This record gives sequence, structure tokens and C-alpha cells, in this order.
Amino acid sequence: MSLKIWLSDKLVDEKDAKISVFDHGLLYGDGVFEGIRIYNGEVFELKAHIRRLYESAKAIRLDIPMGKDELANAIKKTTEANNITDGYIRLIVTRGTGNLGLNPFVCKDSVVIIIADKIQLYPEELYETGMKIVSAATVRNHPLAIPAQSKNLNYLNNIIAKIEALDKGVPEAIMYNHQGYVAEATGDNVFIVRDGIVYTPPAEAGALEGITRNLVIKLAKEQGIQVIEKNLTRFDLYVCDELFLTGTAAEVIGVVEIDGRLIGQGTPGPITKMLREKFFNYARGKSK
Ligand code: PXG
Repeated sequence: MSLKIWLSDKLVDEKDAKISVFDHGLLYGDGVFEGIRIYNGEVFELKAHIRRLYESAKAIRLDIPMGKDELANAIKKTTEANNITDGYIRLIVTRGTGNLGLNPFVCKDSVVIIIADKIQLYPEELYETGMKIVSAATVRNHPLAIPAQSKNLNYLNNIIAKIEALDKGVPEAIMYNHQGYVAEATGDNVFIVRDGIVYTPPAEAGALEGITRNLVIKLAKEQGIQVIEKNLTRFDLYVCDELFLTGTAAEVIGVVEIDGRLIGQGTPGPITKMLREKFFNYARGKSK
């Protein structure tokens, strides 16, 4: 089935959804994006995603050529035109067509692209058995180079770490920052549990402030669980009781082994399972 894609100011057929080879999004990775879920026909946490997109854009001095309400409307139109009730939205703003120089200001019009499609998920059994992961040797981008809070089209740092994971036969890798503290996984935030307390690295450690992360923190607190944002070391991951990742695609997924060290009993722990279930129900509108 051919999709309808939002391109700049209207819906077009997939085959006509094309951008210039001079688009700086392609030439330099100059642009920003969001990955958003649709559950039961509702765009999940739309306000938070739009806010983050505008903040990512502001950080790189990219003007988004439409207002927030207008953008929300375009997203809605795109999901409806493709009859997606459970799926995934990729929202992209590229710098637009320029020339073969770096100067972004020669690009007159930034390009808004909205794709609504099915989502590629981890197999269901991985949530039951838990995931094995490794530590990446590739250091997370220095925050004074590219801030992790800005979700931009430069994903090579993450992709190189993802290749390390795949080369070792696992789906994810933990990335550490220039100081050796845990930053995040290649497309997910990191949490550990120790003695009943939940810990996650602060954004300053080089983590994207994940929308799933923020919700999981809220859901944990609602259950009376203490959540502490603090710097974590590789050692902390090795000796924790539970380790889990959060993100738009993965939701909440338990990790049972890292760098050959078993976590807890080698199956997803009780707090991981509870938070996964709370998040699952919240996202699907069962416990609002
Ligand atoms: N860190 C990074 C580097 C990410 O790219 C997250 C954390 C989690 O943030 P959210 O807001 O999603 O909780 C992300 C998000 C994919 C995919 O297809 C990846 C993301 C989002 C959607 C899809 O792998 N990354």
C-alpha cells in the first residue's frame, strides 16, 4: 500500500515525496526530528514531542515554517489519511535546499516531512526473556559539541555504537560520556534499580530527555518508588538488581545481561515488569 506523506504544506503520494539532493538535511545532517507513537488512534504525548522538536530546532537556529497548532493538525491529517490507529510517526524538519557550502542561512525554506507508518518492534518474547546488551567503546557526543537534548539528524554517534552492539550479536549498546558516566543507549534511556530505588542518569550526562523516560519516572513515583537522577558508572550497571531501557519504540524493556554480567536473576525484575505494565496501560488509555 502506498502511503500519503506530508511534505512541506500538503499530503502527497509516497512516490512524489521527494526532496532535493541539495537539502542540507542530506548534505550535512542539518535538521531535527521526532519519533512518536500512535495508540488507539491517538497521537501519544503529542504536546511533549512538539515542544521538544521546537526546542531542538531553536538550539540549531532552525525556523520551523509553521506554528505548533498547525503542525499538530498536519500530524493528525497524516495519520488519518493513512488509516494508522496503532503505529509510528516520523516527524522531520530539514534545513532545506541550499548549496554545497555549510552556510545554513542560504537555505530559504526548511522542509517539514511527516511519515505515519507501522512500527518495527522488538519481538514480544524479548520482553519476557529480557535483552542482552553491551557497553559501547564509542563515547557519546560531548555536550559542548552536539547536545544530546537536541534530537537532530546527526545520528552517526548512535549508529556507530549500534554497529558495535550488532557486531556482538545484541540489539543495543550503552553509551558512556566523555567522563565515563552512563549517558544512554543508542535509541533509549537507561534505568537501574538497586535496593528498591530507581536511578537514571541526568540529561547533563548526555541523555536525551526521553518522553518515555519522563513518564516512567512519574509512574514510578506514583507507586511510591523513589527515583533519583544521578551519574551512573559501568560498575553501577554491573551490580544493579534490575536494568531496563525506555523509549518510544521499546516502551519499557528489561535487560538481563551486560558485557557478560548477569543482572539480578537473569530475568526482568519485578519493578521493571511493574513499570512496563503501568506504562503499557497508560499508553493505551487504560489507566489515565
Ligand atoms: N535516546 C535517544 C538517543 C533516542 O533517539 C530516546 C533516548 C528515547 O526518547 P523517547 O522520547 O522516545 O522516550 C531516543 C528516542 C527507533 C526509534 O526507531 C528511536 C527513538 C524514537 C523512536 C523510534 O529506534 N529514539
